[in-house]
Parts: sequence; C-alpha cells; structure tokens
Amino acid sequence: EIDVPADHPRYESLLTRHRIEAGVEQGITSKQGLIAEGRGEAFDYLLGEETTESADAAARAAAAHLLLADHPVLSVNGNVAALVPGEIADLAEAVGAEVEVNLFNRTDERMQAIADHLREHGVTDPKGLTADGRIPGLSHERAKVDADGIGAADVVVVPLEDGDRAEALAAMGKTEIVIDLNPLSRSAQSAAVPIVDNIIRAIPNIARHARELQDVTEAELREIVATFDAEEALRAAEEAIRSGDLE
Ligand code: PTJ
Repeated sequence: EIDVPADHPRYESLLTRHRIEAGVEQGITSKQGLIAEGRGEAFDYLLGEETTESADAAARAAAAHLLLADHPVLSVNGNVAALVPGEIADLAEAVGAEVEVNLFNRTDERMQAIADHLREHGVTDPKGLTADGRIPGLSHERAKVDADGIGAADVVVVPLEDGDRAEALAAMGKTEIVIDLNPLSRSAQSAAVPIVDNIIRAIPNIARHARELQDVTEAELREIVATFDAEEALRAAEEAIRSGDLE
C-alpha cells in the first residue's frame, strides 16, 4: 500500500503514520488525530516499540473480561478506524463483541465514513449512528451513544479515549479496558484494565489471548480477572518508560 522499506528501523511507526495520513484524506481521522498519533509515538519510542510483559498480562486480563462479559462493546474512533479496522473485526468475532463508532469530534460525515470503512473490513452492523443514549455528565455531542450499544454494555474497550469520557463511562459502572500509550493519562488511570501498548499491537494481542482462553473454565477466567492489578500495571509501564534502553 505504501513505499516504506521493510528493513527500515522505524518501519512500523512509518506504516502507522501513513495509515493515519490516509485516514485523514479519507475523512475518517480528524486532524487532531495526527497530533494524538505524534504523542503516542513518543511514548512508544520510550517503551522500545514493543509489548512489555506487563502490557501482555493486561491484554490477557482484558481478554478474560471480554469472554466473561454479557454485553461487550469495542469503541472505535477516527484513529482506531484508520489503524486497525480489520483487527477490530477479528477481536469482535473472537469475543462476541459489538463494535460502536464513538467520536470525540463527532460529525455525521465522519460517523458514516467510519461505519462504511469498518463494514469494508468485516465488521457486521457497526453501532453508533442511532445515538439514542447518553453518557451522564458530558456535553451533548460527546455524550452520544447507542442505547443498546455502549449504553447497555457491561464491558467496554476504549482505545485512545479522552480522559473525561473515560471517567464518565467508568462512573456509569462499566468495566473499562483502556488502550493508551501514556500511563499517566486520566483514561489509563480510570481503567479497570489499562493496556499501555500501541493499539496496533494491543488489539491483535487481546484476540490471540481470547482464542487461547476460549476453552478454560469460568472460574479460571474469574481468577485471571481477580489477580490483575491495574495500579501495578501502570507502575510497571512508567518504570519501563523511565528506564528504557533507547536505540
Ligand atoms: O476520532 P475522534 O474525533 O474520536 O478523536 C480521537 C482523538 C484520539 C483525536 C481524541 O480522542 C484525542 O484528542 O485524544 P487525546 O486526548 O490526544 O488522547 C489520545 C491518547 O492516545 C494519548 O494519551 C496518546 O498517547 C494515545 N495514543 C496515541 N496513539 C496511540 C495511542 N495509544 C495507543 N496506540 C496508539 N497508536
């Protein structure tokens, strides 16, 4: 799709940039999405651009939560849609989750473009367009959700979420799985399961864990959930960033 030599030391990060750029050109990603990507890249660089052991444990706990959930929903914004549309479809299938488009800068055009893009990548019936539910405590546009989607979800995956909404969703009593490269962000701090990893690696990793855990007992899944320590995960991520061996 693009002309980046595969042996380039920053191959993955260049590929990611091109996807975000293409997302903006297709009307999927917002211009602010470019800035968010830059911020994410800086943290990823400090993490060594790899999934840490603690992020992997968080992805496993996330998979257990999703398998135990009655109504899991994966929330998708303009960055997520540009970076991992097919991987979102695959994870939704692996855990039986619904996919909902949920935007910080909501416009009808972007909602439609993202829903179409997700369908093209194998997501059946993406939600978010009905917008007949509200998240309490947020201003009008940012509060919109589908009543039978995120509104009714018990477990939600919110990648690259803004802090206000992450806190408001947590306050609604939903179990929140946040994917964010910044362990100090309010989103990561309010999550039941913070996954401090690039979404490009994290989404397929959760799907892989979910398939591995497909046949374990409910008691085992509950044990994985119960032994996961969110504070420790954030501490380990910060430690990895501070002490990283940079190339
Ligand atoms: O499409 P919309 O309108 O919903 O807007 C989406 C963005 C991401 C633009 C919006 O939610 C926003 O402005 O987010 P923030 O406040 O910039 O937060 C984004 C967070 O995601 C930051 O903490 C980044 O470090 C992190 N991040 C960026 N890229 C990645 C990432 N985390 C994981 N993987 C990434 N690729």
